[in-house]
Amino acid sequence: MTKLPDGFLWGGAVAAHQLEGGWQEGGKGVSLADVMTAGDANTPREITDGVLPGKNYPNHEAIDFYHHYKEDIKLFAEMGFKAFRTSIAWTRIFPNGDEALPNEEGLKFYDDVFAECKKYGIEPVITLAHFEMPWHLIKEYGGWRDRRLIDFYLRFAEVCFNRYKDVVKYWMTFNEIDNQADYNRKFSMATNSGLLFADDSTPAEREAAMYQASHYELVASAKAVRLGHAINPDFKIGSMINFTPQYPASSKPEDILMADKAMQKRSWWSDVQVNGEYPGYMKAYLRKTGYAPDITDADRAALAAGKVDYIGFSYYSSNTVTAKADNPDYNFDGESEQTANPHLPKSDWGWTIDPVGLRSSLNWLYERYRVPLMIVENGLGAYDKVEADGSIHDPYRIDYLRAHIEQMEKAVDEDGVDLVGYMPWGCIDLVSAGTGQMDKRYGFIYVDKNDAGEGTLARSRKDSFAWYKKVIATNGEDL
Ligand code: BGP
Repeated sequence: MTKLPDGFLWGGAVAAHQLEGGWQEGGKGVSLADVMTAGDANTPREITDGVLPGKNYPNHEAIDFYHHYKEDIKLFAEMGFKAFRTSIAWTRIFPNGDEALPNEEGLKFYDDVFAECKKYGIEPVITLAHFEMPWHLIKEYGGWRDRRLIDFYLRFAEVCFNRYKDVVKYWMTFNEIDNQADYNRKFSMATNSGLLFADDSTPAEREAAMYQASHYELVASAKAVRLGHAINPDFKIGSMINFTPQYPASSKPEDILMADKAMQKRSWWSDVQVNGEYPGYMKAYLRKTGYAPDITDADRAALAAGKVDYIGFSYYSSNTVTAKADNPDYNFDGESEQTANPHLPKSDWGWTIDPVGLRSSLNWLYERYRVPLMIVENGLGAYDKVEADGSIHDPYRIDYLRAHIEQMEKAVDEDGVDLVGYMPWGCIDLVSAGTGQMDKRYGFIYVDKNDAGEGTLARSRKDSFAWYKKVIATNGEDL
């Protein structure tokens, strides 16, 4: 008797702009990701005004999945994948985002990708908007601060639901919709909502725009859920959030309150998506701050009618917070006060490594929402070394994943959490979303390409490839 249910969706996750490349092929339009330069551990990526000569745009070629998808999906099948999470590039379907008719060549590309998955019995798990949108919608409409985006998004969703209704069952509306909670990181505002700000914009301006954009996204998401269910009642349409538990640094009540508030600051999106209405704490906050986003009665009805079927989430690390000395009643205003956790090691990129936090997260989410859960991202970004004989030994990655899977199994087996699948992030090396680097690697499959964009793009199996294959074959018994 294995700890995980039969039919558990073992697999891996990627996103279109981080691996496809082919940025100008098949009638594709320019997306936000196409105008983002590469950064590094210390330099953030830059969002340029169009594509400028002399700059490095890592997403243009990425790992060229556009031309390698057959080879890559074959490797996923060799590992025994039951599921493959990817996204549909909005700009392949609607190059500008606001045209009336879709681009047939873009639709055909995903017909082929999904058919290739099905050939091996792999279930596609599809995100509609994963950190990218048509650049035109940002330039012309200001991104999601404009209500018209709801209809553009719904047209995109409707075309995808209709076209792939017999091959895709699991959908997610927006990747990490809660990731814009940190409105001080202008980069997050752009990737999540297409919100660009002048350098001298104030935190209050950015925060107000974030609540407005988020509201329109939530309405679009709820309407997409309803539309999807009408097109195929068997669809499972989920929320997708980044889940980073916030621990109090001590047993001091103010620290605990701060941790609760820091959790609410990120959880209100999923509260709306699961419960169909704004939670009390968020209504109170918007009232007190006077942000007053444009929310109509029709919007409220749409939210209530479009509750999600499940929660997909990413889990990488946890945060630890303390009360602010000058603001012990902290209520989302400004940053929560983060502090180091002496019990946890960190990755090369400074992310805490906390497997037990995954078990707590599964419990927290299941108790709060009572809907099935799906882990759609988890993993360790690390530097890999190719040995002279071409082998790649990545015991650190195996250790990270093993420790997280152990905790995930306890959450299911001992805590009774309803978990549908596990899809670690970046199952094949790809472009990092945060840094644009290639050398921040997550994959079981190595791709020969470095930060300077050099390499043959050849694929090879790391040690973790055989290890994960064994994990899947034993349904997580042999770790
Ligand atoms: C998540 C995103 C992914 C992914 C991952 C790892 O937030 O949904 O797109 O990239 O984080 O982050 P990074 O690529 O910055 O290492």
